[in-house]
Amino acid sequence: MTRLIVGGAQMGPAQKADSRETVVARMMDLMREASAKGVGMLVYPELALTTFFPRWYMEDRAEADFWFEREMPNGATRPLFDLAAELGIAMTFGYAELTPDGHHFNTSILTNRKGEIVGKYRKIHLPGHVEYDPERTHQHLEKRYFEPGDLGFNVWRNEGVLMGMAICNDRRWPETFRCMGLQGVQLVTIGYNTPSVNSQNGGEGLKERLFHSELSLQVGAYQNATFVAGIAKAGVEDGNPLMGGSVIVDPNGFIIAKAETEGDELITADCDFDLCAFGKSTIFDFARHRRIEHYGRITAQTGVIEPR
Ligand code: CDV
Repeated sequence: MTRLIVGGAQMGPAQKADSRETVVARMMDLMREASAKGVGMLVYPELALTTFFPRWYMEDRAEADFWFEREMPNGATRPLFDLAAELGIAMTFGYAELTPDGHHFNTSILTNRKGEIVGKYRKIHLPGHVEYDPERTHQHLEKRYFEPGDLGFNVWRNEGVLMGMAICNDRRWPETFRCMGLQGVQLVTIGYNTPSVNSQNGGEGLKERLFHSELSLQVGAYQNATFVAGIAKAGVEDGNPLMGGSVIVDPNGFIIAKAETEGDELITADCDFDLCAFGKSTIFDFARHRRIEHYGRITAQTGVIEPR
């Protein structure tokens, strides 16, 4: 039997003026709380170390390099890795990555319980736009500051569990989950920064946004018979509201833990990963039931082609 208490470390806002060190101190507090609750795997949000900087338009893109990490761990995050090793907690968190050869990615890493990095993911589905958009109430410039991830959707055997990562907008795409489902994934971790309102549709408020997030996470879990942890950075960052709503979902698609605030908040769920086996061997036994001869369009085209 493989059992692990999974923790979701929802984080409240990080302001533009907050240093990495300040944010890491909060992450460490959440980790100590998680340790007291027996957590073995702790999930932090997308771009956990800083404010959600892609909302700020910078004419000169190089200015944005301030928000990127050139190595991981680094001086600011080393204490978090050391604490994880001391407490024996595996973790994942997101950050902006600047590679030695000058590439920019929205990245997350996965560690084992010794604080060693065992996996890396670079966000594939980048929402938003490249140039300043005067039509929007809030800018969302991920396409300006990041390149699409180049590592694919991978799964790692970590602490006896098959784990995979995705980031924020990826959760809205079924392909994300299925690529990991096809590797037998048992825990998908997804950090997010989701504005509480849709800057292009004033009618879509917090209630609808939370609904769509849960819908995506629950269906991804059910259709791939996997646990899913969707963990937010929430609250108001320099006047810009981000929704909370962090959840842990079981392989039947039911929410088994849910955050109640928009601040730093730990949620936990005691996950028995053997529960994944039922769905994977029956209704979602891919080897028996998938019909790949009819799925060609999924990888052959991006946009819609309507029939004549
Ligand atoms: N950080 C994100 O990827 N946010 C998107 C918003 C812009 C819709 C999301 O899918 O939550």
